[in-house]
Amino acid sequence: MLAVTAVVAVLASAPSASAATTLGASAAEKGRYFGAAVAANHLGESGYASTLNQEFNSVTPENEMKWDALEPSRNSFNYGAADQIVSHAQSRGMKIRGHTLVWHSQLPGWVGGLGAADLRTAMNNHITQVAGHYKGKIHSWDVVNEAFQDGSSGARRSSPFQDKLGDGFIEEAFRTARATDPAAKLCYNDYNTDGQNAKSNAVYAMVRDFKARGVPIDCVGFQSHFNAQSPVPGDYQQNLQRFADLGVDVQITELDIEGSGAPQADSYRRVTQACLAVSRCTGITVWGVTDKYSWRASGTPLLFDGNYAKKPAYTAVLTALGGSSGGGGGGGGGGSQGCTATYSETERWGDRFNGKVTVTAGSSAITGWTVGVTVRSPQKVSTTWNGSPSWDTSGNVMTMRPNGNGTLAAGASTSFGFTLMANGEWSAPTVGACTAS
Ligand code: G2I
Repeated sequence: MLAVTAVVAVLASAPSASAATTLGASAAEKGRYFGAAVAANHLGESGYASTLNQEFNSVTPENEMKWDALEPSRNSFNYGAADQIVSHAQSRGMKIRGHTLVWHSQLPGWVGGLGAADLRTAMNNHITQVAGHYKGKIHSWDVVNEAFQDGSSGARRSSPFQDKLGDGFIEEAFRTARATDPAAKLCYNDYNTDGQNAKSNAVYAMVRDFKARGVPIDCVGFQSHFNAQSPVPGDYQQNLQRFADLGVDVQITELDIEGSGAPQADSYRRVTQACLAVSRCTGITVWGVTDKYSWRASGTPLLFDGNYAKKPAYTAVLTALGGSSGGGGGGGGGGSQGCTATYSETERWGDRFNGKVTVTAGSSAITGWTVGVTVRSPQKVSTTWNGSPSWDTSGNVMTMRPNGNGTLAAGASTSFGFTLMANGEWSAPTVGACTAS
């Protein structure tokens, strides 16, 4: 009986019969996966696991497959935490990205102490053991991670592997990985290679050389860690395309974008659209499920907030993937209505603060919106902008409508703002649901 009721509710509120309602399902309709970096120690948290299970169809262990986690002392392998993620994913039909076989960071001390011949043996043994343990289970391996320097030199980064084995360690790692798990896609993965620059040019030259000489490489991962200092490059899509044109797949492997509201949502939309526009871009992985566990949590760079509510960035990605939030709220970001509203405090002074409400259209364009804002007495609104307010008799409930900013394309955002005189009460106002027209 319960199940029947649930089905009816979904059918009744679904905006269109065909649109998928999760990131994973809508990416799958475009022939792609949508993944998240996952930490084994959070899988027991119900909000974490249910968000992961519902929205994502690929996982990358965030730290559990790194060298220090798997082989902390020579030839002694600890697969416990990584296996936990692998079985969680496998039992739910999710793909698994292996991260990462050879990296200069999170390398146990014993590796750095080896001489060249011994290091070569240890590197190949690590790859053979680890890729062998997971043989047949890994969709793509980051075989080598971050082997190039930042900046204009285009040089390789110093590491025990580079310094003792020379440039050839990279192709040797790829050949060993191929021999161990021939079914896995073998990727080179890096950051600051997301647009055309000296570093990405150097990686490009390496991949071209590998393809020309038959070194087994199948894919290039673009980590895509963005913020105000390092925004989504203007030539992001062209850069993905030029690598794809070398005959490799491209994957967005560690996406996160610091910020909030409409600007963050816009950047996420651009990245998603760029991947969809490049036929060899086979999937997107965001670097975490929730802001609260992000490696840079203070930048709130992910699609779900600390309470697992969908953010405007979530709606932007889902919409760009051709999906549609199928009803049921979603904590202010994923409602079934034609728009959503999210609040943030932007500035604070001794006696007052500014609030901003971001209004984001859902999967269809809208021509108007209405959002109610209830302030807490004795707070008083002293100024508003980018909206036309009306008030109830209590003076505490402000209904905001557009002021020239009512027309929004699907997934697009606008915002309105206000100054609140605190009068001793500093809590945030309550922002109601957005109603579209
Ligand atoms: O730094 C962001 C990413 C850049 N590309 C490669 C990725 O592998 C890297 O991921 C981050 C993880 O998100 C962090 O969680 O890699 C960091 C290490 O370089 C990870 O941080 C480490 C902390 O440094 C350790 O103190 C901690 O024990 O996470 C470990 C496990 O929580």
